[in-house]
Amino acid sequence: MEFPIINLEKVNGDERKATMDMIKDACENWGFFELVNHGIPVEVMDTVERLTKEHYKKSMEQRFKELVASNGLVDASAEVNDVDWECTFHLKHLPDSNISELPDLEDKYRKVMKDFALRLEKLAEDLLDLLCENLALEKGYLKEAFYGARGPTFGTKVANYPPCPKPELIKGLRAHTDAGGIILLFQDDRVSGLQLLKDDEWIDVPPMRHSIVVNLGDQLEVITNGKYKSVLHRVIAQTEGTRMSIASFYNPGSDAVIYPAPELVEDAQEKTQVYPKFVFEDYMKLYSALKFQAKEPRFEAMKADVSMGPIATA
Ligand SMILES: O=C(O)CCC(=O)C(=O)O
Ligand SMILES: [Fe+2]
Repeated sequence: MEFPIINLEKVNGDERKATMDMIKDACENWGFFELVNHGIPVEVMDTVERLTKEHYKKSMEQRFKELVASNGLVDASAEVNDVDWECTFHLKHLPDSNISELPDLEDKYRKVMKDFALRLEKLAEDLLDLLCENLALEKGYLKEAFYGARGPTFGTKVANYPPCPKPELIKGLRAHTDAGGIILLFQDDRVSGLQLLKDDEWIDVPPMRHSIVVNLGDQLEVITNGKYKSVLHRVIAQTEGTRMSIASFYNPGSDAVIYPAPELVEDAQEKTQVYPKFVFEDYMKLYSALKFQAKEPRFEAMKADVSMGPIATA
């Protein structure tokens, strides 16, 4: 039971079938996989990494140190359950970019992150089509399901997890499933920390140079009618080294209506639909308050989504 590592180049060659099967198995049984040869040039990734680390050193590290000293986190003596040992900022790409408005970023860094985001957006959409193929859904189905009136929501969380004196008391990031669609992560190749829960066991997502880690969010669980599941994951803070993590979230548009694909409801053994139909923005409102709790009550609560009116159980 090895963590799935997929050589994406092979979907375009003789080993297409075997590679598609690996992706299918990863989606069904892990909710996570790691891509190598995904088509984003290593030079681009190296520049993103260098500038992200420089930006952190220059504009964020000192502020983080002062913050954890002033709020008492460095001296925690009991388990901390309401805050994470991470230092982040958020870039928005779609439907509107905020990159030019963010303070403290060098122009070169803005440009590089814009270019990286365009490449990730393309990769996310290509992956959604591979998922469609494995699910026997029409090509473009998932992209369209996410589209809404203005296209998908796409954003990047740039995080650094600084060395932590008390990793047994405070997490880098508490366990959660991701709310959205498909998530593409460029993580540090030396400092580890990301784990996923599989069969009640926490398993490390192995750091690997120039790879992209992919995981599936709650919306794909709903649309696939539970064929694919969003999986709990967390970040363990480390005592040595700062871990870089650049996570890009390809999500539905805020007004997209999300519901199980009818073909997949037909296929299911029990034909009753167990997943709700709702407007993505309503899900996000709920998620922002309940991120670190189980997803099932979120799905339950959405069954009563008022904005869907009488067709909520259609
Ligand atoms: O930093 C990571 O590796 C994961 C981050 C994450 O899970 C999230 O931001 O949702
Ligand atoms: Fe996450």
